[in-house]
Amino acid sequence: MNTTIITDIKTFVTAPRNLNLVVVRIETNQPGLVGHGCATFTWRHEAVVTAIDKYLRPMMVGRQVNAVEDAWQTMMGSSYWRNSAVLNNAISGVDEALWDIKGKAAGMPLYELFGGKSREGALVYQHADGRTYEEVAAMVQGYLDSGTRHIRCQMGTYGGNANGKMQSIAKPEGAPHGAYFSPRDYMRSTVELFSRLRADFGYEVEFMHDIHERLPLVQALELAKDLEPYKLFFLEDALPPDQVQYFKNLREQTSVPFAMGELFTHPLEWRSIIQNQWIDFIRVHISDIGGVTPARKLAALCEAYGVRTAWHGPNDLSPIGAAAQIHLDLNSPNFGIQEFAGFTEEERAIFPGCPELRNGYLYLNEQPGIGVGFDETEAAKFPAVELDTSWLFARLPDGTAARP
Ligand code: GCO
Ligand code: MG
Repeated sequence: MNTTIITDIKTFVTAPRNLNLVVVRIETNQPGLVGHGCATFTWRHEAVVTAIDKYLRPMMVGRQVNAVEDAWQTMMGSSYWRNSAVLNNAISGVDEALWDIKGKAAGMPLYELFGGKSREGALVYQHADGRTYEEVAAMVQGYLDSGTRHIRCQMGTYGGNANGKMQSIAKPEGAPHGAYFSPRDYMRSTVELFSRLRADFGYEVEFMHDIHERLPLVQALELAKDLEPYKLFFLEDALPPDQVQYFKNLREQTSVPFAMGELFTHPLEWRSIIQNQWIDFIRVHISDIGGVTPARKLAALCEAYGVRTAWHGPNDLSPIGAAAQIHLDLNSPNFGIQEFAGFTEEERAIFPGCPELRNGYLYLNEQPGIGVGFDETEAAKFPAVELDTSWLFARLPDGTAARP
């Protein structure tokens, strides 16, 4: 076997839909053999790029490509302090690029390296979000017409800021600027939303909802119980990562299925909730836990406890990261569902080989490795942008800073 050596690691930032995507390319001494990985942490993209360029690149150049597990363990230990979103995303970029190379060298898609397919396509859910009920309902109908049967519904995005409600919140004098929301209004409008959706669409379609850690613990329980009659497929991120022990109370008091974890960065955040079977779906952001290597282990841990996977698939994820998830989806026996934010024409041009959505299922292109390329010239047409971060500065009615 020829020795394949890492000769360079390059990072790229591109923003085809005004969200900065971070892409890693590993080059090797084998002509034409390169790998790509996703390191997208859109709100801190420059910190991730620095972590790769200044720390991981010098450590990894000159190493053989084969030992992906050893590379992952080495990178993870190399900063002594670890498990942060920035460092995990940086590691993910390298990890996924190494898996991409391994697949290309073997001439196989990743799912074959994992043990082959458990299914041909990955079932997806998509997002309906509108300012009014009518807007949400129109989006739901659009998805149903296109073949998507699992739909996450929000009104006024996270925290339910529909119809300029934010302006009418009674704040104290001198209250700071921010993205105000009222937990009570949000709860009320969400229950009404699902009541109307069920009345109009019946029970054939599957609905989900994302609390996005917007509620005090006991109100998350109240909302879950209030939503019980509407038979959700799951309720997302009911609690913040530092309060996951409260899932015990949720589990004991409501039959709503729970999906949790897009903010997780540390294995201790998920271990007990899986072992106690307090959640039904794990939905970490794969690059945020360090890439494909830890995600495979997490999926296997979940399998042992009857928890299904529903990896986080928002629009601040590159198509490379999205495809890496689908390789896991096709292989894992305990795959549940895949969140999918779609790809724009611009993304398809920058990332040749994007997965395809047909009739509610995502399909890979069957190329070796991850199967999604990266066109530098197309990417350069969409350089990094200054992001609109206003929604991240969430505030409660009395002006207290809250989690977004
Ligand atoms: C989801 C998420 C996202 C996040 C976003 C943060 O369930 O898809 O909650 O929409 O808010 O990824 O940058
Ligand atoms: Mg979410």
